[in-house]
Amino acid sequence: MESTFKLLAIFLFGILFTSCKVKENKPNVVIIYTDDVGFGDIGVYGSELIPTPNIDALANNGLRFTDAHSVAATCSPSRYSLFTGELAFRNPKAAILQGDSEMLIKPEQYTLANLFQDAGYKTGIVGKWHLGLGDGTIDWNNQINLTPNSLGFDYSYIIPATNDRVPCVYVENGAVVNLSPEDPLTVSYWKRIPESVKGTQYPDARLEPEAVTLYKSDGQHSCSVINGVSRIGYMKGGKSALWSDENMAEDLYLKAKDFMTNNCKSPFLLCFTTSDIHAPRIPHPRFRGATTLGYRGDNMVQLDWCVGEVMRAINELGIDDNTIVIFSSDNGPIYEDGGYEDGCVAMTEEVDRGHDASSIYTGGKYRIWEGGTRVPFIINWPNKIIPGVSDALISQADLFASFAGMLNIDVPTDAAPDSRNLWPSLIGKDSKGADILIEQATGLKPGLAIRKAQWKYVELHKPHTWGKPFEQRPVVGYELYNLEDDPEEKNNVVDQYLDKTEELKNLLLKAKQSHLVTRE
Ligand code: NG6
Ligand code: CA
Repeated sequence: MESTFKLLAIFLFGILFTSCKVKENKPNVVIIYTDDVGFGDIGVYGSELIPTPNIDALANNGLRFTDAHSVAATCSPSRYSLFTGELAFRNPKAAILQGDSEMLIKPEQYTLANLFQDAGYKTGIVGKWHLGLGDGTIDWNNQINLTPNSLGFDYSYIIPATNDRVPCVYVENGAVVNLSPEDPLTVSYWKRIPESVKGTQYPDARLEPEAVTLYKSDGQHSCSVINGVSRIGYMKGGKSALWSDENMAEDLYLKAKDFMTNNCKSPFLLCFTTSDIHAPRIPHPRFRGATTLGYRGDNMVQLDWCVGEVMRAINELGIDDNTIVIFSSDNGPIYEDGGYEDGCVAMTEEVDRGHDASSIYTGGKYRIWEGGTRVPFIINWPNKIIPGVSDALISQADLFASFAGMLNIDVPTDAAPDSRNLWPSLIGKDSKGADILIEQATGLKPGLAIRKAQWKYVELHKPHTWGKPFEQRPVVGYELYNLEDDPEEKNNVVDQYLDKTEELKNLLLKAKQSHLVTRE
């Protein structure tokens, strides 16, 4: 009898202290934010040459959007907007950042992570950051003072910038992982690091091209050679801390899983920001040859595996019925980026061996046409979201206020000033979404565009001006498209629809002059 009681006590104790269930009105949220994945890279979005069964399953049991957008056609601006709810074009510093760039989001800004913290969530980010760190100068050998943890994340395990930039190390809660004090880490983007500086010296791709054993790249990417690949920027030291490119997907997934396991007793927000499929693409050997599309396709298969593992972890924790999973991308696709000859066709081509990564849309990463920001967007929440396909117009900047709506929390007056509560659209109760949407491109053909109903109006800016305030970005071209008849943006109809052009031009002007949302 006594032993039965004992067993019962152990059982109840187990339920009480190991159960990951949280309150119904506070579902866990996992945002899988991928890098450079295009609309057409996923099976359910029409890709025939890249198998993505796990992402497809997420979509088939959830809601798949056909007109959802990253805020910009490049990474740092899109991420800035995701976390702040402000359109990135308003912040001239929201350009592609380096690993040692000053942190773009200021600690006093109210972020998506702050919102979830205020709702009683544990918050974590695992993966690519690319929003700057520190206050302008970083000593990588000490605790970094400004990090995601300064912006409302309880936990962070990040790649500081991109996988093609130094430093090639992970940073956990502001400290470089596995760094030895004997081999201090120094980073410089603009000039070589002198011999006199202590630390392991890596080959310089320009002086020792034979050290580059994996891919040739362009001039920008020809600085320090790490793991046989030349990168943007120079680094010295930190040898024991170097990441392994081919293990990166698994390393990050395991950290994401740890975060969920350690925090599943309270509701949590996890931003799982994969490095896949940004160049240089170095899939783990077990994924090599998984597609006929070289390492870009193989990296997609690796990413799909990661998504499957995340879903498996959620199931094993028993939190699948109360976890919202979002899958999206930070900008449209690109084949060859940075000149890395990792098996893709040239970046000017729209189609790579029968695979169109941007689907029917024109352009991709860096571009203002639909391929630049119209990205895969899937939301999955078992039994809460009616599975299907939605054509609602939504921007990732809208997630902020939408989650605030879901959590029933007021966004502070001056926070998330371009984020609209589109929660009804996100759960499939509304099929229209936003009235207007702004798109932004950086790179060689920068510009801004506005969408309204079937119309899209584009302003092309003078090249190389996208990091500048607006008055210094002269408009060098106008375009108008009727996306209903011409989703590929082949026919610029400015001359046929002068009134429509004027209407949208004025709407864009208004959006430039003031935020999209006024909060009392
Ligand atoms: C660009 C790099 C590109 C890539 C990109 C960032 C050059 C010529 N190109 O500046 O290779 O690193 O920055 O990509 O240096 S993103 O997806 O993080 O925005
Ligand atoms: Ca990107």
